[in-house]
Amino acid sequence: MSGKKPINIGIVGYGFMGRTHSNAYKRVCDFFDVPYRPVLKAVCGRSEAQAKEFAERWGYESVETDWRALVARKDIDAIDICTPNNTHAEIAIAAAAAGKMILCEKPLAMNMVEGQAMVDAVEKAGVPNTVWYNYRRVPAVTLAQNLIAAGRLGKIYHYRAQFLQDWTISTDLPQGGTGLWRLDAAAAGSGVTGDLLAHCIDTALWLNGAINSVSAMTETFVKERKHTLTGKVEPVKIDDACAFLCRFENGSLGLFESTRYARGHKALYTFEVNGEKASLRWDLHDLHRLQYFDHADDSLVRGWKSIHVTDGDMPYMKSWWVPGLQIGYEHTFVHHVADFLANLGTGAQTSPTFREALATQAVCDAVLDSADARKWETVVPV
Ligand code: SOE
Repeated sequence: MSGKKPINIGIVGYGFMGRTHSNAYKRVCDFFDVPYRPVLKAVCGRSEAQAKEFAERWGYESVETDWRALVARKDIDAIDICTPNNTHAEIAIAAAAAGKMILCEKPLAMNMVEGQAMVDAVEKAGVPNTVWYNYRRVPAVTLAQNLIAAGRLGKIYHYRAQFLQDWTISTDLPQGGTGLWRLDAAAAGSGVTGDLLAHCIDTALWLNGAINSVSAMTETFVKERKHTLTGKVEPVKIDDACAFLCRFENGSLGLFESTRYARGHKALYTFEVNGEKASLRWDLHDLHRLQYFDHADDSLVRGWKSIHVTDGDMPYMKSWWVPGLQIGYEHTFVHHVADFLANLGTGAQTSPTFREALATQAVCDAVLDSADARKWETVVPV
């Protein structure tokens, strides 16, 4: 066995995110020199049969069907929350009180009030905490952050981002239940704002600093859907689409758009940043590339460059293959775990912490309030 210290993971939820996180725990020590080794101790879910199947497939040692029992277990060091948004706060607050480290899926909470209670709980308990905003850890996105932080773009004037999908266009799609809880406001809190724009906002705050004020509009295109749990046709209360303008603290202007009704787009997350000296742009469908325009280039060859982010001196890449060979979506979660375990070794927190994710929540809340009130809203500072 390696000299790495074990960290016993108890994961709550065995859906899509349960799989991405489990894959990350399993892969991380194969590729990254970190002082800790995740041990897949227990998976928790309401269906015992599904939890058992998940445990067998991914190699979890045991199964729980009540998250309270999982949190009470002495042999669990870290609780990983992969459940619908309306359960994050209760589980995280109990886990913090039990002294567990917490890795929570995004968005942090249903709203700021819940999020603030979660921040208070982890800060009072002094436990390591992080939220899985995974796109920060696409090497090209991390490189974008590094270039901006190094001042290469100079003063930033514009930030624009989109996250476009099309999977809810069918009016026959029900809301609620496994897989479709994202359409049910009672489980998700909001629609594209908390699910998709939250990613865009997290990246934006990291790359370009705080957002002070927002002006938003939302729309729910399909007003009623059958609810999987009740069997009745019920009003749809989530936002199917949301667009907002904002002002950043650094003086730059922001433009954000998200929808699940952009036919032809499955998960098109893009952002562009325009600075006085240079601009950059990134696209999830071509995630290993960063587009970069540097005005300092000789005018005869000046133009947009497509940087293939695979060299060993680029973020995270020296741990993978050889220059020229790219990585993908699942690796962003491996990077998150690698950073989390490395930070445990030094005592540093892993960004985004609950507090940093609360800042994203504050923007989401202001966006939804602004759309409701049809006026500019100030973002509550965190
Ligand atoms: C929704 O379709 C979803 O799966 C989000 O929940 C994820 O956070 C996003 O990364 C991809 O789209």
